[in-house]
Amino acid sequence: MRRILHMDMDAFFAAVEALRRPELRGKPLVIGGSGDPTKRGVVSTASYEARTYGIHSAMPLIKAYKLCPHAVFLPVDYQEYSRVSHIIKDILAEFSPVIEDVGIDEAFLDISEMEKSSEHIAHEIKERIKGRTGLTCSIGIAPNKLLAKIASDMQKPDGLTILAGKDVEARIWPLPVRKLWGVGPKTEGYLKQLNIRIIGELAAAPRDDLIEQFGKSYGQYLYEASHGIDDSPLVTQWEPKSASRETTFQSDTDNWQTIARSLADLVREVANDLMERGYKSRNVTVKIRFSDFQTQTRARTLPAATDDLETLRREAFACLSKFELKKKVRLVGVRARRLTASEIH
Ligand code: TTP
Ligand code: MG
Repeated sequence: MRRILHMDMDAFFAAVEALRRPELRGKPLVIGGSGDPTKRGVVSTASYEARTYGIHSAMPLIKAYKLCPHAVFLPVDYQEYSRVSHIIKDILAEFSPVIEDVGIDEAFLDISEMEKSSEHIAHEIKERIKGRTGLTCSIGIAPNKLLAKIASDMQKPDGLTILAGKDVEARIWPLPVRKLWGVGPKTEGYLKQLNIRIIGELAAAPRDDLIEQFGKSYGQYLYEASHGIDDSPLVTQWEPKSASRETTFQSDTDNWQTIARSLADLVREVANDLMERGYKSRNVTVKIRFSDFQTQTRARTLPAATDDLETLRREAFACLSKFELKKKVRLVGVRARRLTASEIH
């Protein structure tokens, strides 16, 4: 039986901000965009105090402001969060070499081979993270990734939830279907039409019915997931797959200079990111979202991997010139893909 641990930091961006500004502790904090709630942008994260006002991730800042005008609004400082994130991932790597880095504030760890009890390991991880960063996290431990991720979310913040295979019926089946990885609002809607709202109802549906409704692979996935079955291995790649930045304009624009200047700034940030992390890229992709939310990308693959700012900028501009800018632009982004470690790092 495998033992998989999932760690997820609590209100991560907000917690990092409160850490370096103790006067903010205990206050409703909203991190997002430029930090000015009268300007366009969405909430990246809200502190637990702010969440009691109904504020949540992806909500427009202006709406968050209306819900709680006295909240403290702060801009996203990605560099600082990624610095803290690295410290946390390094701590996790001290426990087990089998790590899957999922996002800035979460990771899976395979602890099957460790002799200590699950409780013991979880408490040690929490203590070490708290000691070195001052932050709290929530941990879930289960026989697979699917259940471990659900478990880490069950008792936030500073939670610890350990699930065994036999707990699926009592602990997982009462949860809404949305808690299953890979079930978004669209599938949730379809399932609702079939009178399936909780995972237990999904588990009661015959496998063949689900396959008929959702196709062979997704139908089969839904059937297995609802029974807590997941054999997927940890993807233990340490190399980041990409470095990217994007920005949403204050108001939609068709001014090429404005778009180009923003793109140049974003390329500089991506190049700095690559250099800091010791990576070079062989593919530059530019993304444009138009005012009607239509989103397009254009990419260029380079003959050799690079972290050279001039080269990256030239390629990004070559991508930009491939767009037909007939509509106003809402967002521009750039991503450096196909990363390799630079020898000097
Ligand atoms: P989450 O782990 O989803 O959220 P959280 O850590 O803020 O809160 P929780 O205690 O519920 O885990 O995401 C981690 C970070 O990723 C979050 O601090 C900010 C960022 N983020 C966004 O920028 N936009 C989003 O829509 C979400 C969900 C997260
Ligand atoms: Mg989190």
